[in-house]
Amino acid sequence: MLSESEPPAAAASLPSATPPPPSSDEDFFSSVSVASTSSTSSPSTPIPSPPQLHPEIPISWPEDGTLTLAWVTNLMLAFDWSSKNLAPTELPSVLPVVVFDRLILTASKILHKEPNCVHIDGGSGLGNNSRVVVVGDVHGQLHDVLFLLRDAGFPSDDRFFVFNGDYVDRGAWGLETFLTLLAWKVFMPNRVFLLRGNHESKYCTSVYGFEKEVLAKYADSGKHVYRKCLGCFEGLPLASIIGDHVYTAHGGIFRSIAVTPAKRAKGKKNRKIVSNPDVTTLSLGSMEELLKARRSVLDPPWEGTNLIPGDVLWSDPSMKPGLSPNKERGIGLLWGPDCTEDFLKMLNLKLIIRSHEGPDAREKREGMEGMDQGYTIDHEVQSGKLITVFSAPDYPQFQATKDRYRNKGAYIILEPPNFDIPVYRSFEAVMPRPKVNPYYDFEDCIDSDEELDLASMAT
Ligand SMILES: [Mn+2]
Repeated sequence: MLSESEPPAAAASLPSATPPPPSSDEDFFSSVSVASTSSTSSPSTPIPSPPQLHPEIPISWPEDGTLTLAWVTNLMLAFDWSSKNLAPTELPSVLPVVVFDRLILTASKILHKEPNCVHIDGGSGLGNNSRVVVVGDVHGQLHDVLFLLRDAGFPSDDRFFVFNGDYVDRGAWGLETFLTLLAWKVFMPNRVFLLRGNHESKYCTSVYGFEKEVLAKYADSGKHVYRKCLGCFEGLPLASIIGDHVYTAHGGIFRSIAVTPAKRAKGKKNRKIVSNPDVTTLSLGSMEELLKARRSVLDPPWEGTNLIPGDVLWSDPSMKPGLSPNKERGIGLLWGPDCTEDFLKMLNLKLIIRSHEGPDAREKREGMEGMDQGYTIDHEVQSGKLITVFSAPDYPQFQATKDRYRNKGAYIILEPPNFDIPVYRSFEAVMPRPKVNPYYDFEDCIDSDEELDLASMAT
């Protein structure tokens, strides 16, 4: 039996001084044509308020294979409804495996074709009426993602979305979250861009819950579903450039993998470079190197020659100048304000928007601001800024101690004409969350995002 669903309690606080972004699609629970239990009511029947909607389930793949706004909307409604009314093990009765297969195959094909760094510019339809919404980590917090999509306004011809990765793990609805975003990607492949986070990997999903979540929800087909997700993760691009002046990626910037000269005589052209193979100096990588990196790996390697994906996905900014190995994480880099300046200058950029650090991670980073508002401005240099945006409010969903961070989530809006001045929008978590059990041992897991256990990551 289907019970009635309610629109989520959307408790948003938007302290931003700027007016809300233009929105043509206020509330998908009331404005879009989904099956409604009240649709057969006669005019004399009192109109229920709020409208009582339930999704059309089980979901089927459109006959002509073309997703529509109504299909994507119904999928979101179905996931929201099932998260509140069904046991997780009943998800296949909402989204049958055959429909999952079609969705992930279609999305994977699109994603694998994209370059490592996607460009969103005039050539891709960015114009004077466009907005670009940049979203940080969401970590399986489905209801907050649904809120964010409604609050920012759904993707549309004029509204681009760039998601900076970390769709899954820790939160209990990683699969529903990831599939919702994949559905948007398939529906609007040139408006929605999904970048890879460090959690879109075999290692992280085996430690932080996503693998167990999928196995629990899809039982006999669980392994198949998990494998297909991993294959899709491999296709996710690493970075984006928006409007020629904004770089976004989950972790941040990356090293040059070219053999680095130990010494270079200054001021003289054509002077021979003295190479010393024993000394490896870290230096910034170029866009060409980023585009050539091999991203199709289950886990970005922390050693060898294919280091750029690991850097882009795992690195963190620091207040200390220079580029150094990220020893806390065991992979990726730490970079200082000087590197932000060099990177911006090298690529003629104004802004770096990265994600990857939540309130727990920031609590342990001396000299870095806390994540209470869902974003921080980490570096302000001559050429521009480095921003961290984190979009999972009241994170993590499951926590060992009773003291919650109660952080807000945030997203960033970039507006014409130059798309290089960030507008920040903070929002509260949708409460109460449906009661569910975690899919990982959150009491024993390292509280802040992972020191990488390299020994267990052998590929
Ligand atoms: Mn991360």
